[in-house]
Amino acid sequence: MTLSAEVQVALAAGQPVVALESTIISHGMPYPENLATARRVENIVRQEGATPATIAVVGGRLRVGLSDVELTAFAARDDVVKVSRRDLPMVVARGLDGSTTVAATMIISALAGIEVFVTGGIGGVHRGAPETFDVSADLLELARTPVAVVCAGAKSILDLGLTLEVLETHGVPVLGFKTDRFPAFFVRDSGFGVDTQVDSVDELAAIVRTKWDLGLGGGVVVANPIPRDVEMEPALADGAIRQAIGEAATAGVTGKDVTPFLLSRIESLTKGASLVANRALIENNALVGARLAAALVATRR
Ligand code: PSU
Ligand code: MN
Repeated sequence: MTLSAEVQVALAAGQPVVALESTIISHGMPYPENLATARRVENIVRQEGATPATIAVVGGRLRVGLSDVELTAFAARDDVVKVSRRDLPMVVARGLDGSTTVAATMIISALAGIEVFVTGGIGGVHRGAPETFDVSADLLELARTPVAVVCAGAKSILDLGLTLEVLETHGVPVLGFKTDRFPAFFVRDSGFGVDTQVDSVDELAAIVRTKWDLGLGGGVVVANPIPRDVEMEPALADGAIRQAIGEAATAGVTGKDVTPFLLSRIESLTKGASLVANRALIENNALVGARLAAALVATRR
């Protein structure tokens, strides 16, 4: 594992560090918006006084903190492998480049000693999972790896009810930041509730730290809804999602290709409206994540 100089210094000094994933860059957004977003998110984390650590695999090495040249390459290339827990050994052993999903980013964050990770949306139980068994490895990682994941909930490409059930089974708290509704990425209310509403980052930090102090391990979902002024029209989001899922079934898309296929189709079908929402919500997550990282550092003193 290689840490960037700034991440190494921050961790050694006990300063707040925020992990960021790279699959959202390589497979979650088109170029060049992905690059602009990745840079902007790093800047927001910095402005809040924390150090950003974008995580990926480069030449078979686990990397915590990328240079701008590397970030640009990950954004522009179309041959970067999407790496979840399953894929890590192959990509590392073969010395390849890979972008890390929520699951793989959590694994590497925990190895590096980073407690907070900011992303857009987590993977979950796909609609139709009772037949396809398509359940994201992100959920099982949340069950076992001690990292707080700040997200805008999950897209309703997933069955959000079943996703919440699996998180409950595995003892993963779902904390609504200033909301009692589980957000559905593009919209603030999925129709499902969260486990509990938490109104301050200090209380978020207290709950996360207490979970780990109790020896419970595992992750926590901090569900931070998209800002009101950029929330999408629910009918527009739903229509695009339904159509994208239909197209995926017709095209026979399976396995790790399902989520990237759906994300890219939704973006075309909403004529870019989903991309605007996507950018705004991840920037908002970066703000909360950086503040949570600082609050978590304070609980250690
Ligand atoms: N959901 C999004 N945007 C994303 C992803 C999910 O709204 O970019 C990415 C994340 O990297 C997540 C991964 O960890 O997709 C989940 O993929 P899968 O469903 O194959 O586990
Ligand atoms: Mn899957």
